[in-house]
Amino acid sequence: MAKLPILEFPDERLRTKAVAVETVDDEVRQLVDDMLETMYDARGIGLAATQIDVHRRVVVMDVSDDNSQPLVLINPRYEPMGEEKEPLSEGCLSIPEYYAEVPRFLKVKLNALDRNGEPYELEADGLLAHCIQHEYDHLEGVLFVDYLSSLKRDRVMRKMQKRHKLMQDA
Ligand code: GNR
Ligand code: NI
Repeated sequence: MAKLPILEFPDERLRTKAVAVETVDDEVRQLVDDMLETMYDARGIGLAATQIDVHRRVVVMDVSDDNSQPLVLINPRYEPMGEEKEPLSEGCLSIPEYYAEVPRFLKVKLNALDRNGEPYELEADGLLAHCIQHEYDHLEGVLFVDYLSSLKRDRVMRKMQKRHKLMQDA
């Protein structure tokens, strides 16, 4: 397994739209394993392949407290269950140390392939539902700061540029 570097906003590669996986083979399973290791190491609850500069429709998640429930989403699709939305404070491994409330569908029905290429369906609410929508957005090149006002987004941009400069100088 390998831990992979995570792209950070405003890196333009985060804007790439990912392509569907045609066959879930050993290479895809290796990618999944590397992504899980990277996500757990970074203490995130989700990671999209886009974030490690692999532009294929692969996501890993684990919203459990003890890293005991890894979820693999290959070619995920979701439908909102009802129109209700709720705001929840989100963070993103590609935008470290920044959190903001984002309204998302309260409940969604997920369809995806698992690490064996088997299709499954899952009904989710709460944090899991938020995470599914957040990760799906990554595959489309969308970040949660896109939902904020341009004033806030510019502030985040400057904060991130400062961070990257500090890291470079160190
Ligand atoms: O670790 C993460 N926490 C989180 C909290 C609320 C809603 C979504 C997330 S996903 C995020 C990890 C990440 O950046 N995934 O792309
Ligand atoms: Ni994210």
